[in-house]
Formats: sequence, structure tokens, C-alpha cells
Amino acid sequence: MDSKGNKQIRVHDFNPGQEVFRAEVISGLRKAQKELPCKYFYDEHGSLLYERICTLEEYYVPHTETSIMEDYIDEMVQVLGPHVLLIEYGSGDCAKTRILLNHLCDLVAYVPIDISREQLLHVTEQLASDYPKLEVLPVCADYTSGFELPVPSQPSDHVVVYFPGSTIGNFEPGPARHFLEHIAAVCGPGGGLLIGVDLKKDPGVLHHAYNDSQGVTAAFNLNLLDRINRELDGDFQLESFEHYAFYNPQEGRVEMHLVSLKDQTVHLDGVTVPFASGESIWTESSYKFSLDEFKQMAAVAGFKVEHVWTDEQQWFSVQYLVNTGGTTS
Ligand code: AVJ
Repeated sequence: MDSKGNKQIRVHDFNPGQEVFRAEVISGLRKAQKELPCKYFYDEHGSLLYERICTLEEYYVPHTETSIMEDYIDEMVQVLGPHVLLIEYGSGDCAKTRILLNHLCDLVAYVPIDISREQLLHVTEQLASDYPKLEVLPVCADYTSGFELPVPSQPSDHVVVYFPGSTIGNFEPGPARHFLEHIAAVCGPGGGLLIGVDLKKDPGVLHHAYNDSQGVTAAFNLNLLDRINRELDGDFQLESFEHYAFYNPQEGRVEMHLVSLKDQTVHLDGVTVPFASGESIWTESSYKFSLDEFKQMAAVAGFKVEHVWTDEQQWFSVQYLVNTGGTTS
């Protein structure tokens, strides 16, 4: 407790830091197909823009996933079992997590992991006041690299990792499998993964979801260049780049790019990056799965699909996978 009687929040900090950001930006911009890691979208401003995307009707992911959670929460609680230690990868604003927190009454502790320190602190404060009895152990980390999990004060029956939003779709297929293997190790035998998985659907629906009429997704994409300008002393002219997103049916993914509108040279931190007119920086992939494709990938990582919940249109799925205790790869 501090002098005002507030609980002190201790964040376990494994944030990659500016050096790693700089190195990843420079190496990405030196590739033949220029690219930037999508995890860097989520600075303070980017996290706010992402929250705005999540309120758009066209971006069907959050409202579809939330309604699946609300419709089937009783079944989910049954399937997850008692005395769970809940770990969330990429907790963000924790909107969907609250549905779980409200219904998993004998939860042992909740470990939100996020790359955005500001948001993590803010959310932890809110949870502390809304769920005074719940032990919340925040971890600031890039969960694609290693970090240590905090130890809760009570023992748990098993670990459940929560990974909503179809963030798994932001990984390329190989890394996605490895990431699932890593989660299987974190869960241990008897543990499970509650995961949001976006499904293949009409490309027109996908197109509107990533090209919203208010331009919020475009602003979200362009904020990455603005962040590089601010944090790495870059001189990207934002008006000389354009948001471009499309569904690639061959690869089963939505790709987001930033296209250079002219021949130009950009500088950052002493590095010069040339752009030809029409050349793009690939900033995000968002893979869409069939239920069968996902089941196969999960199996290779050592998970068995225990339960699948979907919406009526079969646009999105929430799935509970259990660790079968040994990978088949
Ligand atoms: C929800 C983080 C997976 O790929 O759909 C939203 C983020 N990008 N609009 C997705 C995103 C563009 C996103 N994730």
C-alpha cells in the first residue's frame, strides 16, 4: 500500500526496449520486400487506435468473439475446470477477459501479459478496484521472446492460457506452430489454451474489415511510421505513404502494407532507406483458418481440440485445446 492506501502495482518487466526496436526496424527496412513487425503497432497511441478499430461494426472480430463468449460462457467455465491459473497473452484492454473473470469464481490468479506498459498499468489498476479479491500479476513483455512467469501465492489446479482476438493469425505458419508449442509447455500436461481463431469467409467481408470507411485502420497502420519518427528520429512523410490491405486467397491471409506514393529517401538514426514509387512495407499478416486447418496445426504442437464454439455465420471461433502431453512433431 502507498500513502494514499492504494495497492502498489508491481509489473514484472521484460520489455524489449528501444535498442531491439531500432534493430528490428532497420533490419526489416533493409529486406528486399521491406517489412516491419506488427507488434510495434501497439504504442500508447496505437493501442488507442486499435481500441477504436474494435468498436467498428465492419471489424467483425471483437463483437463476434464477445458474443460467442457471452453465449457460451457457462459451457466454457465447465470445460476449463476449477482452480485455474489464467494467463493472457496480449491482454490489451481486457474487455473479453472480464467475461471470464466474472464467471470463473474460484480463479487462483490472473497474469496479464502485454507489450504496452502504459495500458498494462492502467488495466491492472482497474482490475484491482473491480476485483479486489483477485490476485493480478502483470507482466510487461514481448511474448514472442522469453520471459519468466510470476508465481501466484496460492497453488493452482492447472494453467489455462487465454489468447483471444485471433492474434495467432498474425504469426507466419512456422512461428505459429512454434508459438503453440511454447504455450503447450507453459500450460503443462492437464493445462489448456482458450484461443480465438478467425475463420475463412467471404473476401468482401474481410476487405471491409481491414479497409474501414472511417479510415481508423489506415491511421493505425500509418501510426507505425509516426512512432518511428518520434522514437527513432525518423523523417517519414506520412502523406507520402498509403494504407493498403487485401485478402490473399492463395495464402489465406489478409496482408497490410504501407505503399510509397513516390520515389523517396527516408532517414532514421543515421540510416538511409530508399523507396521506389509503389514499393511497399509489409506491416501485418492476418491468417484466416478453416476449422480443420487449425485442428491440424494444433495437433502438431501437442494440442487436442476439446471444444469449438462459433457464431451462427461461422465467421469466428473460440476453441479450447488441451495439452496431450507430448508433441507429435
Ligand atoms: C486482432 C491483433 C489479430 O489481425 O485482425 C486489426 C489486428 N489489424 N485491424 C488482426 C488488426 C488490422 C488484428 N489482431
